Amino acid sequence: MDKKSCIAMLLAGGEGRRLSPLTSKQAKPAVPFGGHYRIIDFPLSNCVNSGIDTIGVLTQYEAESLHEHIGKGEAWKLPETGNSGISLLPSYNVGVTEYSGTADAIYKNMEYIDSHEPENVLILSGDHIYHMDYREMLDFHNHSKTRATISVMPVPWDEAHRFGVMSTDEHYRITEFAEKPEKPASNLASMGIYLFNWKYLKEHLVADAADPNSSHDFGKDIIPKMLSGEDRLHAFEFKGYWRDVGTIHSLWEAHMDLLSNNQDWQLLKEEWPMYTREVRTKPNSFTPPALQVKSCMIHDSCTFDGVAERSVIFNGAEIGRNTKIKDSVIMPNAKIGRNVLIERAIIGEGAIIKEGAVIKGSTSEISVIGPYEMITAKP
Ligand code: ADQ
Ligand code: ADP
Repeated sequence: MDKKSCIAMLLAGGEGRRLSPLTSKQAKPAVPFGGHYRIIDFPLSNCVNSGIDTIGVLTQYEAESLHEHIGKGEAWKLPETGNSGISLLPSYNVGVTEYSGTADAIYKNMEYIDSHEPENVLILSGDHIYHMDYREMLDFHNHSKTRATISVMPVPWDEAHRFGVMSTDEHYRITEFAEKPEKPASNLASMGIYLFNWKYLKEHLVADAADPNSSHDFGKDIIPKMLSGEDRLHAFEFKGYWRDVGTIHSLWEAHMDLLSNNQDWQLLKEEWPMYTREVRTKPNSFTPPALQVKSCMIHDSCTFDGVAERSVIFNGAEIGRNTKIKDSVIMPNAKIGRNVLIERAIIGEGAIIKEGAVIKGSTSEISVIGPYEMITAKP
């Protein structure tokens, strides 16, 4: 076995209650994103593009949806040498139905990590949309001679309570940290992306596993415990587009961001390829005339006969005649009949919307239809 400088562990087991009903049949990281991808494709592609060739994916809730998507990982084109590649690490493999928290998930897979003898372990989340070169974080980590680095970013103050927030000194050393505080004292948020010296993390995981009062969570337990000692933790400020899409509203907003002329954020960049499992539902069938679509992202394998504005329409979707779609997201294989009106809504994968139905959200609330749900017009 060759010693590695860094391997990645991708936490993909969360239930994603706040994304309900989109997570009724699939894990949060398996939820479709951006016309063609699933959320987990972002951290996986980031790893590949950052030269990290060993990735453990921790699954539990609706694990099958992720196992089917990732398979043996061929789509991510990692070198097939020695012990590299993507490994699925479901909770049932280690004899439990559920990991009791994010730190417990890593603790229960220590053997897998040990088998690679890594110097560092990068812990990633499966619910973020971003392009990030993890090598820059690793350089910072090595340069700061630290054993723990958290990737951070300022977020709007009114959203800070959704995150772990922190204060740092002038050397980017973390001086205070609070996990999802009711009244945040800072808007510098943890991105839930951690880089640890493996030996150091292992000591903390073992101690935490023996603590009956711990919830075995990185944000709630591990980070505060590391900070309570003499240990130095550093914050690496990420400068780029990053969104936690753990809520319906944030998932919708991140889709709308794809349609704005945001100079800092383009989903498709030649130098940062996105990898995904290709599913051809049908041959390219239709390119809608420009008159019928305005500021949209429409996948080339959908059937489209309606009018759409500021919307993202995924592969395999079918849109009937005279149907109007505005400010919405239509997920893969949704079947939408004629004369339907959809506005400020997310239509789940494979949902069936019958002729004449009206699905309309409001400024404060996006309307959502779950995967494979059927909606008929109100009489
Ligand atoms: P949250 O996003 O709320 O906060 P959490 O719900 O714990 O964190 O999920 C993190 C990731 O772990 C998700 O991808 C989820 O799917 C996965 N996960 C959750 N429970 C799991 C389990 N038991 N087994 C395997 N995987 C699991 C975290 C940090 C905050 C930080 C935000 C940034 O705690 O400090 O600000 O991420 O998004
Ligand atoms: P949401 O916050 O939308 O419900 P998350 O996936 O972020 O979705 O999970 C919320 C919290 O519940 C997290 O702290 C996570 O650790 C915990 N959690 C989620 N699923 C499980 C599970 N099956 N077993 C134990 N804890 C879980």
